[in-house]
Formats: sequence, structure tokens, C-alpha cells
Amino acid sequence: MTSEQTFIAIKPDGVQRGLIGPIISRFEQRGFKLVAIKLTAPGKEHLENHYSDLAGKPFFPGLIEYMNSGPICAMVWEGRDVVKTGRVLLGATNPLASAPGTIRGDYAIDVGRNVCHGSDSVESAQKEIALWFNEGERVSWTQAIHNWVYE
Ligand code: YYY
Ligand code: MG
Repeated sequence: MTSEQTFIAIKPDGVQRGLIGPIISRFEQRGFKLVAIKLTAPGKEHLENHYSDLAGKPFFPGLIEYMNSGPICAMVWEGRDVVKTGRVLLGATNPLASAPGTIRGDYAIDVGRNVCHGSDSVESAQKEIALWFNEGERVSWTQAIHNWVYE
């Protein structure tokens, strides 16, 4: 079975709005496996590092301020094609363009308050997981439901 891991984060607005549970439920219900989770406020430098690809964008300072405005629920999820499928569960970057049924399409309006983050490629997932979690924080375990989710 080809399995991969992705970094998913519930941003400060999602935490404040009580959306940790509903967002985790969507990944659980789809059949994905949670392998790491923590509530963290990692600070400006860490957040600038996380979004370093966007450093030149006009919205960058506001993005960092927003991400630094409260705790973030950082997670690693594992499963077949979870990087791409995780992005589908989140919806489009701009919530007004996100389909209903996606997290952003159901819970958000403004792009600068879009509730959640998901890695955009296997390569960035590896980088982001290494940035947010130590090796020992990721748990290796077997899901009891595995054979009911995968053929
Ligand atoms: O990966 P994703 O979060 O969907 O979008 P990115 O293009 O990586 O941008 C990261 C983050 O920046 C986005 O979730 C909201 C914010 N942002 C913004 O505030 N205004 C934009 N025009 C584009 C992105
Ligand atoms: Mg991105």
C-alpha cells in the first residue's frame, strides 16, 4: 500500500471558533489516521519560516500576524494520497471559491481567515512535518479500521 503523510493545521480562527473537533472529524471519518497532534503557539519566526515561499507577497505581514494571534492545532495525518485529498477536504484557498462540503466552503468567508492549512505537495509535507514536529512526536500505530477502509 502506498501511504503518505501530510501536515494539517487548524489556524487561530479555527481554534477560537471551536472548529478543532469538526475538522478532525472530517479527516477521521474519511478514514485517515492521525499520527501527531499538538496545540501550539510557535511564534513569529517559526511562522515566517513555515510561509517562507510567500515572503514577498503583499499579504505576508498580515498573514503572519493572523497566524501569530493565538494557538494553532498542528497535526500530521497519514493515508493513501492524503496530501492531495487533504487539500480537497480543505477546499480552495479563497473560501468564497470553496465548494460547500469542504471545510473552508462550510466554515469560512475571507481568504485571510480561512481556518485551516494543508501541505500542497509531498515535498512540502515532508518539510512542514519536520518544521512542526520532532521525530518522537509522531506515533506509529495500526488503525483497527484499516481493512474496512482499504481493499
Ligand atoms: O495553501 P493555501 O493555504 O491554500 O494557500 P497559499 O497560496 O499557500 O497561501 C497561504 C495563506 O496565505 C492562505 O491560506 C491565506 C493567505 N492568503 C491571503 O491572505 N491572501 C491571498 N491573496 C492569498 C493567500
Ligand atoms: Mg499553501
